[in-house]
Amino acid sequence: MQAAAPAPVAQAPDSSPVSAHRLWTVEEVLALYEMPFMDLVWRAQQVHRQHFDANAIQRSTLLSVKTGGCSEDCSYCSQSARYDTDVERERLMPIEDVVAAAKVAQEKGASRFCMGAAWRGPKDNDLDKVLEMVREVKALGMQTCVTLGMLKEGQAEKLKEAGLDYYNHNLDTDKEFYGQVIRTHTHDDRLDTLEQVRSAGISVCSGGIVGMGESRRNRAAMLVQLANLPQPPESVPINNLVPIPGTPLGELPPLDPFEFVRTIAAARITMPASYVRLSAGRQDMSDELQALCFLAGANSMFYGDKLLTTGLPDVSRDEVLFERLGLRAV
Ligand code: SAM
Ligand code: DTB
Ligand code: SF4
Repeated sequence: MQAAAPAPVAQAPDSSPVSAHRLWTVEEVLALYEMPFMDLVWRAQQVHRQHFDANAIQRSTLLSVKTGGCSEDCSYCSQSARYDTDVERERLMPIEDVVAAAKVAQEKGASRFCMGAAWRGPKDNDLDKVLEMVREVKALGMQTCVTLGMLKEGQAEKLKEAGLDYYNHNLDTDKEFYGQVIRTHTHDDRLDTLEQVRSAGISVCSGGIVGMGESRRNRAAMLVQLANLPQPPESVPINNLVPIPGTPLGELPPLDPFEFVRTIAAARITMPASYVRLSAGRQDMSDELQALCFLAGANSMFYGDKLLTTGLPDVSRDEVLFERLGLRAV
Protein backbone atom coordinates (compact mmCIF):
# COMPACT_ATOMS: atom_id res chain seq x y z
CA MET A 1 0.00 0.00 0.00
CA GLN A 2 1.23 3.48 -0.81
CA ALA A 3 1.85 5.80 2.11
CA ALA A 4 -0.47 8.81 2.15
CA ALA A 5 1.21 12.02 0.98
CA PRO A 6 2.00 14.30 3.91
CA ALA A 7 -0.65 16.98 4.44
CA PRO A 8 0.41 20.35 3.03
CA VAL A 9 1.27 22.98 5.58
CA ALA A 10 1.04 26.75 5.43
CA GLN A 11 4.32 28.52 6.07
CA ALA A 12 4.88 31.95 7.50
CA PRO A 13 6.71 34.23 5.04
CA ASP A 14 9.99 33.48 6.87
CA SER A 15 9.16 29.74 6.74
CA SER A 16 9.24 29.59 10.52
CA PRO A 17 8.06 26.08 11.47
CA VAL A 18 6.33 27.48 14.59
CA SER A 19 3.45 28.94 12.60
CA ALA A 20 3.20 26.11 10.06
CA HIS A 21 -0.22 24.50 10.04
CA ARG A 22 -2.02 21.84 8.06
CA LEU A 23 -4.09 22.95 5.06
CA TRP A 24 -7.49 21.37 4.36
CA THR A 25 -9.40 20.59 1.18
CA VAL A 26 -13.17 20.88 0.88
CA GLU A 27 -13.35 17.14 0.12
CA GLU A 28 -11.53 16.32 3.37
CA VAL A 29 -13.87 18.49 5.42
CA LEU A 30 -16.90 17.05 3.63
CA ALA A 31 -15.58 13.62 4.59
CA LEU A 32 -15.57 14.75 8.24
CA TYR A 33 -19.20 15.86 7.92
CA GLU A 34 -20.08 12.48 6.44
CA MET A 35 -18.59 10.44 9.29
CA PRO A 36 -21.02 8.60 11.57
CA PHE A 37 -22.07 11.21 14.16
CA MET A 38 -20.57 9.35 17.14
CA ASP A 39 -17.22 8.89 15.38
CA LEU A 40 -17.10 12.56 14.40
CA VAL A 41 -17.87 13.81 17.92
CA TRP A 42 -15.34 11.37 19.39
CA ARG A 43 -12.62 12.57 17.01
CA ALA A 44 -13.45 16.22 17.74
CA GLN A 45 -13.33 15.55 21.49
CA GLN A 46 -9.92 13.88 21.16
CA VAL A 47 -8.55 16.85 19.22
CA HIS A 48 -10.11 19.20 21.75
CA ARG A 49 -8.39 17.47 24.68
CA GLN A 50 -5.00 17.68 22.97
CA HIS A 51 -5.25 21.49 23.02
CA PHE A 52 -7.64 22.56 25.77
CA ASP A 53 -9.10 21.72 29.16
CA ALA A 54 -12.38 20.14 28.02
CA ASN A 55 -14.25 21.47 31.07
CA ALA A 56 -13.37 25.14 30.67
CA ILE A 57 -15.43 27.62 28.66
CA GLN A 58 -14.48 31.19 27.78
CA ARG A 59 -17.34 33.70 28.12
CA SER A 60 -17.71 37.00 26.25
CA THR A 61 -20.42 39.59 26.75
CA LEU A 62 -21.65 41.58 23.77
CA LEU A 63 -22.96 45.12 23.69
CA SER A 64 -24.37 46.86 20.65
CA VAL A 65 -22.82 50.33 20.98
CA LYS A 66 -24.39 51.56 17.73
CA THR A 67 -27.60 49.86 16.70
CA GLY A 68 -29.55 49.81 13.42
CA GLY A 69 -29.65 51.98 10.32
CA CYS A 70 -26.81 50.10 8.61
CA SER A 71 -26.15 50.81 4.91
CA GLU A 72 -25.34 47.16 4.15
CA ASP A 73 -27.72 44.51 2.80
CA CYS A 74 -26.71 41.37 4.77
CA SER A 75 -29.85 39.26 4.29
CA TYR A 76 -29.86 37.85 7.80
CA CYS A 77 -29.45 41.11 9.69
CA SER A 78 -31.99 42.93 11.85
CA GLN A 79 -29.90 46.11 11.63
CA SER A 80 -29.82 46.72 7.88
CA ALA A 81 -31.70 49.93 6.97
CA ARG A 82 -32.99 48.08 3.90
CA TYR A 83 -35.36 45.76 5.76
CA ASP A 84 -38.41 46.53 7.84
CA THR A 85 -37.56 44.94 11.21
CA ASP A 86 -38.42 45.80 14.82
CA VAL A 87 -34.96 47.31 15.40
CA GLU A 88 -34.88 51.12 15.79
CA ARG A 89 -31.90 53.14 14.62
CA GLU A 90 -29.85 54.51 17.54
CA ARG A 91 -26.83 56.79 17.88
CA LEU A 92 -23.43 55.71 19.17
CA MET A 93 -23.78 55.10 22.91
CA PRO A 94 -22.12 57.48 25.39
CA ILE A 95 -18.78 56.14 26.66
CA GLU A 96 -19.93 56.16 30.34
CA ASP A 97 -22.85 53.85 29.52
CA VAL A 98 -20.55 51.43 27.72
CA VAL A 99 -18.11 51.32 30.64
CA ALA A 100 -20.99 50.80 33.10
CA ALA A 101 -22.23 47.82 31.02
CA ALA A 102 -18.70 46.38 30.91
CA LYS A 103 -18.45 46.56 34.72
CA VAL A 104 -21.74 44.66 35.06
CA ALA A 105 -20.52 42.03 32.58
CA GLN A 106 -17.28 41.63 34.54
CA GLU A 107 -19.17 41.23 37.81
CA LYS A 108 -21.30 38.52 36.20
CA GLY A 109 -18.16 36.60 35.16
CA ALA A 110 -17.40 37.55 31.55
CA SER A 111 -13.67 37.70 30.75
CA ARG A 112 -14.09 39.58 27.46
CA PHE A 113 -16.29 42.51 26.47
CA CYS A 114 -17.20 42.78 22.80
CA MET A 115 -18.60 46.02 21.38
CA GLY A 116 -20.52 45.87 18.10
CA ALA A 117 -21.53 48.63 15.72
CA ALA A 118 -23.97 48.47 12.80
CA TRP A 119 -21.60 50.09 10.34
CA ARG A 120 -20.22 49.19 6.92
CA GLY A 121 -17.03 50.39 8.58
CA PRO A 122 -16.08 53.11 11.08
CA LYS A 123 -15.67 56.77 10.04
CA ASP A 124 -12.53 58.27 11.58
CA ASN A 125 -14.41 60.46 14.09
CA ASP A 126 -16.54 57.49 15.22
CA LEU A 127 -13.43 55.38 15.53
CA ASP A 128 -11.95 57.94 17.94
CA LYS A 129 -14.91 57.39 20.28
CA VAL A 130 -14.59 53.62 20.03
CA LEU A 131 -10.86 53.91 20.82
CA GLU A 132 -11.79 55.65 24.06
CA MET A 133 -14.26 52.85 24.86
CA VAL A 134 -11.54 50.27 24.26
CA ARG A 135 -9.08 52.13 26.52
CA GLU A 136 -11.61 52.39 29.35
CA VAL A 137 -12.85 48.79 29.15
CA LYS A 138 -9.27 47.55 28.98
CA ALA A 139 -8.49 49.60 32.12
CA LEU A 140 -11.11 47.52 33.99
CA GLY A 141 -8.89 44.49 33.39
CA MET A 142 -11.14 42.86 30.79
CA GLN A 143 -10.12 41.58 27.39
CA THR A 144 -11.52 43.81 24.66
CA CYS A 145 -13.11 42.97 21.32
CA VAL A 146 -14.87 45.14 18.75
CA THR A 147 -16.82 44.38 15.60
CA LEU A 148 -17.18 47.52 13.49
CA GLY A 149 -17.32 46.22 9.90
CA MET A 150 -14.63 46.78 7.28
CA LEU A 151 -11.47 48.67 8.28
CA LYS A 152 -9.56 51.24 6.23
CA GLU A 153 -5.76 51.55 6.18
CA GLY A 154 -4.39 52.65 9.53
CA GLN A 155 -7.53 51.98 11.60
CA ALA A 156 -6.40 48.56 12.86
CA GLU A 157 -3.13 50.09 14.11
CA LYS A 158 -5.07 52.73 16.06
CA LEU A 159 -7.22 50.01 17.64
CA LYS A 160 -4.10 48.06 18.57
CA GLU A 161 -2.56 51.15 20.19
CA ALA A 162 -5.74 51.67 22.23
CA GLY A 163 -5.28 48.17 23.67
CA LEU A 164 -7.69 46.11 21.56
CA ASP A 165 -7.22 42.35 22.00
CA TYR A 166 -9.63 40.91 19.38
CA TYR A 167 -11.36 42.14 16.23
CA ASN A 168 -14.46 40.19 15.13
CA HIS A 169 -15.20 40.12 11.42
CA ASN A 170 -16.88 37.01 10.07
CA LEU A 171 -16.44 35.46 6.64
CA ASP A 172 -20.10 34.59 7.25
CA THR A 173 -20.32 31.93 4.53
CA ASP A 174 -18.52 30.22 1.66
CA LYS A 175 -17.23 32.51 -1.10
CA GLU A 176 -19.50 30.66 -3.60
CA PHE A 177 -22.69 31.19 -1.61
CA TYR A 178 -21.81 34.66 -0.33
CA GLY A 179 -23.39 36.57 -3.25
CA GLN A 180 -26.77 35.11 -2.36
CA VAL A 181 -26.58 36.69 1.10
CA ILE A 182 -24.66 39.98 0.76
CA ARG A 183 -24.18 42.24 -2.28
CA THR A 184 -22.96 45.56 -0.81
CA HIS A 185 -19.48 44.24 0.02
CA THR A 186 -17.55 41.15 -1.04
CA HIS A 187 -15.96 38.11 0.53
CA ASP A 188 -12.59 39.51 -0.57
CA ASP A 189 -13.35 42.78 1.28
CA ARG A 190 -13.78 40.68 4.40
CA LEU A 191 -10.47 38.87 3.83
CA ASP A 192 -8.80 42.23 3.37
CA THR A 193 -10.05 43.46 6.77
CA LEU A 194 -8.87 40.22 8.41
CA GLU A 195 -5.43 40.76 6.89
CA GLN A 196 -5.25 44.31 8.28
CA VAL A 197 -6.28 43.09 11.73
CA ARG A 198 -3.67 40.33 11.65
CA SER A 199 -0.86 42.58 10.49
CA ALA A 200 -1.64 45.12 13.21
CA GLY A 201 -1.02 42.34 15.75
CA ILE A 202 -4.64 42.07 16.95
CA SER A 203 -6.07 38.58 17.52
CA VAL A 204 -8.58 37.55 14.88
CA CYS A 205 -12.13 36.44 15.67
CA SER A 206 -13.80 35.18 12.49
CA GLY A 207 -16.43 32.57 11.78
CA GLY A 208 -19.75 32.36 10.07
CA ILE A 209 -23.44 31.59 10.04
CA VAL A 210 -25.10 28.30 9.17
CA GLY A 211 -28.77 27.69 8.41
CA MET A 212 -29.00 30.33 5.66
CA GLY A 213 -29.98 27.79 2.98
CA GLU A 214 -26.36 26.93 2.12
CA SER A 215 -25.34 23.36 1.25
CA ARG A 216 -23.16 21.11 3.37
CA ARG A 217 -20.42 21.68 0.77
CA ASN A 218 -20.77 25.44 1.37
CA ARG A 219 -20.43 24.90 5.11
CA ALA A 220 -17.32 22.75 4.61
CA ALA A 221 -15.85 25.32 2.20
CA MET A 222 -16.37 28.15 4.70
CA LEU A 223 -14.45 26.18 7.33
CA VAL A 224 -11.66 25.52 4.82
CA GLN A 225 -11.45 29.25 4.03
CA LEU A 226 -11.04 29.98 7.75
CA ALA A 227 -8.68 27.10 8.57
CA ASN A 228 -6.42 27.79 5.58
CA LEU A 229 -5.84 31.45 6.39
CA PRO A 230 -2.09 32.11 6.78
CA GLN A 231 -2.81 31.87 10.50
CA PRO A 232 -6.21 30.48 11.57
CA PRO A 233 -8.40 32.84 13.67
CA GLU A 234 -7.79 32.59 17.42
CA SER A 235 -11.55 32.60 17.87
CA VAL A 236 -14.17 31.08 15.53
CA PRO A 237 -17.81 31.98 16.21
CA ILE A 238 -20.29 29.52 14.72
CA ASN A 239 -23.67 31.26 14.50
CA ASN A 240 -26.92 29.45 13.86
CA LEU A 241 -29.16 31.78 11.88
CA VAL A 242 -31.62 33.64 14.10
CA PRO A 243 -34.41 34.26 11.60
CA ILE A 244 -35.44 37.92 11.84
CA PRO A 245 -38.95 38.77 10.60
CA GLY A 246 -38.75 41.36 7.82
CA THR A 247 -35.34 40.20 6.51
CA PRO A 248 -34.99 38.07 3.35
CA LEU A 249 -34.00 35.07 5.53
CA GLY A 250 -36.70 35.68 8.13
CA GLU A 251 -38.84 32.69 7.18
CA LEU A 252 -36.20 30.00 6.69
CA PRO A 253 -36.78 26.63 8.39
CA PRO A 254 -34.24 25.73 11.09
CA LEU A 255 -31.15 23.67 10.29
CA ASP A 256 -31.05 20.10 11.62
CA PRO A 257 -29.42 20.56 15.08
CA PHE A 258 -27.11 17.59 14.42
CA GLU A 259 -25.81 19.39 11.33
CA PHE A 260 -25.02 22.34 13.61
CA VAL A 261 -23.10 20.02 15.97
CA ARG A 262 -21.27 18.51 12.97
CA THR A 263 -20.21 22.04 11.99
CA ILE A 264 -18.83 22.67 15.49
CA ALA A 265 -16.96 19.35 15.36
CA ALA A 266 -15.53 20.08 11.91
CA ALA A 267 -14.43 23.54 13.11
CA ARG A 268 -12.72 21.98 16.13
CA ILE A 269 -10.88 19.38 14.02
CA THR A 270 -9.79 21.82 11.30
CA MET A 271 -8.79 24.59 13.75
CA PRO A 272 -7.52 22.57 16.72
CA ALA A 273 -5.92 25.43 18.63
CA SER A 274 -8.71 27.98 18.13
CA TYR A 275 -11.51 28.80 20.52
CA VAL A 276 -14.72 27.64 18.80
CA ARG A 277 -17.59 29.82 19.95
CA LEU A 278 -21.16 28.61 20.28
CA SER A 279 -22.73 31.87 19.12
CA ALA A 280 -26.10 33.07 17.79
CA GLY A 281 -28.97 30.65 18.12
CA ARG A 282 -28.07 29.43 21.63
CA GLN A 283 -31.27 30.85 23.10
CA ASP A 284 -33.33 28.32 21.17
CA MET A 285 -31.11 25.36 22.04
CA SER A 286 -31.93 22.87 24.76
CA ASP A 287 -29.37 22.32 27.52
CA GLU A 288 -28.73 18.88 26.00
CA LEU A 289 -27.96 20.32 22.57
CA GLN A 290 -25.57 22.85 24.11
CA ALA A 291 -23.83 20.03 26.00
CA LEU A 292 -23.44 18.18 22.70
CA CYS A 293 -21.86 21.31 21.18
CA PHE A 294 -19.36 21.47 24.07
CA LEU A 295 -18.65 17.76 23.59
CA ALA A 296 -17.99 18.44 19.90
CA GLY A 297 -15.37 21.03 20.85
CA ALA A 298 -17.11 24.36 21.42
CA ASN A 299 -15.26 26.10 24.25
CA SER A 300 -16.47 29.66 24.15
CA MET A 301 -19.85 31.37 24.21
CA PHE A 302 -21.69 34.68 24.45
CA TYR A 303 -23.08 35.25 27.87
CA GLY A 304 -25.18 38.11 29.28
CA ASP A 305 -28.47 39.87 28.67
CA LYS A 306 -28.42 39.65 24.90
CA LEU A 307 -26.37 39.30 21.74
CA LEU A 308 -26.65 42.51 19.65
CA THR A 309 -30.38 42.79 19.06
CA THR A 310 -31.60 39.26 19.90
CA GLY A 311 -31.73 37.29 23.13
CA LEU A 312 -29.51 34.85 25.00
CA PRO A 313 -30.42 32.29 27.65
CA ASP A 314 -30.68 33.99 31.09
CA VAL A 315 -27.36 34.18 32.95
CA SER A 316 -29.00 32.18 35.77
CA ARG A 317 -29.88 29.36 33.35
CA ASP A 318 -26.28 29.36 32.07
CA GLU A 319 -24.95 29.20 35.62
CA VAL A 320 -27.13 26.17 36.36
CA LEU A 321 -26.01 24.52 33.12
CA PHE A 322 -22.34 25.05 34.05
CA GLU A 323 -23.03 23.58 37.48
CA ARG A 324 -24.87 20.55 36.07
CA LEU A 325 -22.10 19.84 33.55
CA GLY A 326 -19.18 20.64 35.90
CA LEU A 327 -17.95 23.35 33.52
CA ARG A 328 -15.69 26.19 34.63
CA ALA A 329 -15.56 29.71 33.19
CA VAL A 330 -12.15 31.01 32.03
N1 SAM B 1 -21.50 45.48 11.20
C1 SAM B 1 -20.43 44.66 11.57
C2 SAM B 1 -20.19 43.54 10.58
O1 SAM B 1 -21.11 43.18 9.88
O2 SAM B 1 -19.05 43.04 10.53
C3 SAM B 1 -20.53 44.08 12.96
C4 SAM B 1 -21.82 43.53 13.48
S1 SAM B 1 -22.51 42.14 12.63
C5 SAM B 1 -24.12 42.13 13.29
C6 SAM B 1 -21.65 40.74 13.31
C7 SAM B 1 -22.01 39.35 12.85
O3 SAM B 1 -23.18 38.90 13.53
C8 SAM B 1 -22.34 39.11 11.40
O4 SAM B 1 -21.21 39.04 10.59
C9 SAM B 1 -23.05 37.77 11.46
O5 SAM B 1 -22.13 36.71 11.35
C10 SAM B 1 -23.70 37.77 12.85
N2 SAM B 1 -25.16 37.88 12.75
C11 SAM B 1 -25.85 39.01 12.53
N3 SAM B 1 -27.18 38.77 12.48
C12 SAM B 1 -27.34 37.43 12.66
C13 SAM B 1 -28.47 36.57 12.71
N4 SAM B 1 -29.70 37.02 12.52
N5 SAM B 1 -28.26 35.26 12.95
C14 SAM B 1 -27.01 34.79 13.13
N6 SAM B 1 -25.90 35.56 13.09
C15 SAM B 1 -26.05 36.86 12.85
C1 DTB C 1 -20.65 36.80 16.04
O1 DTB C 1 -20.13 35.97 15.28
N1 DTB C 1 -21.87 36.69 16.53
C2 DTB C 1 -22.21 37.84 17.34
C3 DTB C 1 -20.88 38.64 17.35
N2 DTB C 1 -20.06 37.90 16.46
C4 DTB C 1 -20.88 40.07 17.05
C5 DTB C 1 -23.41 38.56 16.86
C6 DTB C 1 -24.61 37.67 16.70
C7 DTB C 1 -25.77 38.54 16.32
C8 DTB C 1 -27.06 37.78 16.35
C9 DTB C 1 -28.21 38.61 15.94
C10 DTB C 1 -28.46 39.82 16.80
O2 DTB C 1 -28.47 39.74 18.05
O3 DTB C 1 -28.69 40.88 16.22
FE1 SF4 D 1 -24.62 46.06 8.75
FE2 SF4 D 1 -23.09 44.26 10.00
FE3 SF4 D 1 -25.77 43.93 9.83
FE4 SF4 D 1 -24.27 43.65 7.64
S1 SF4 D 1 -24.19 42.37 9.51
S2 SF4 D 1 -26.23 44.82 7.80
S3 SF4 D 1 -22.70 45.19 7.98
S4 SF4 D 1 -24.71 45.52 10.92
